[in-house]
Amino acid sequence: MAQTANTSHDMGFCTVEQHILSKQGEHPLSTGAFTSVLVGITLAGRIISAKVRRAGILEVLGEAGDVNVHGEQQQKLDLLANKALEGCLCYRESVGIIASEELDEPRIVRETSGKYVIIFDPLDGSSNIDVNVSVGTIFSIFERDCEHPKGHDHLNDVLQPGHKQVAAGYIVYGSSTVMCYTTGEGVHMFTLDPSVGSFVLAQENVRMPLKGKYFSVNEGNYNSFPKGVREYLNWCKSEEAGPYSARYIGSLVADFHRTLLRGGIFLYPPTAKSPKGKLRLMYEANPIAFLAEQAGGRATDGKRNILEIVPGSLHERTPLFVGSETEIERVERFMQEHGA
Ligand code: P6P
Repeated sequence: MAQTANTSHDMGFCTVEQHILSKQGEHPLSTGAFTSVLVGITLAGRIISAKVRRAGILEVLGEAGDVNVHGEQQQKLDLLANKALEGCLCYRESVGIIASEELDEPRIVRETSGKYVIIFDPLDGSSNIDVNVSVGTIFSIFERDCEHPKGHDHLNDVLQPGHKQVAAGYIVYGSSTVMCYTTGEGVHMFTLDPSVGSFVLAQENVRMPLKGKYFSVNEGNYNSFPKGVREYLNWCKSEEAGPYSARYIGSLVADFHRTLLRGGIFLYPPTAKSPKGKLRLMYEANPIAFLAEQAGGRATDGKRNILEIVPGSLHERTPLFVGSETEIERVERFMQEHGA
């Protein structure tokens, strides 16, 4: 008797849209409203991927001639990516608020409707594009209560702790374009098939290896790391440890994608230049931490679980230690013993 496919997954060609819809019955979130948001993000991802892959030809390389809220030179592709996400999200009825690394303030798309808040870094690592290094889009999705008194401060709908995320993910524009997302029921990966123009299921329920002999950090900042971090890195390089292999791309999405698949640890500790860490809580650390935990890993700021941090502002920064459980526990021990 021929096997009948129970779901589209069994047929071996499952798009990310089908994957979300196939969970329709399993998860209250995968309603049409939520699916519409994720579909908007995948559409923007396809647009951004096309632009990134032709960057050298399309005259989209280089600086846009303006600086963002952080005083960083905006790359032309940063602005194009931001525009693609706004264009693919804001007309969707279920979108209430969007917030972006490239926007000083959140954009209130609908005052009293649109239950989802989408926060994103449209093109993280964009300064690497000119040298053809992988970059990525990172997104974080919260729900909000649309019933609120007049004069409600919508910023409260944005500044939610990471454990309230209803979904998070990234799209990495590397040797292939891969989308990775979670809605709290595991981590799933899809590869963009350019010949079809769809993200096709590559791996369901991705699990981060419990151990991994990789450490990923910008050692140029070594001298200003907390003593416990320096002692941990010295251990990683010791014969007792192996030593571990150092891998650092300098693009968070690419460095985390490898850590998710191979295990080990990515760390951006406090430095002299960035005493509160360089990475942003709302659209870098939170989504990465949600994915890491869903895959069996952990993410802290050196003291607290990232997902427990109550944000004070949209663009606030945090130290980030994310990776295999054994590695996070080990670096925490070093910091407790030698100082965080
Ligand atoms: P550094 C890219 O600019 C970014 O925001 C992250 O993608 C990356 O992990 C980090 O900064 C790299 O920072 O100081 O090592 O160049």
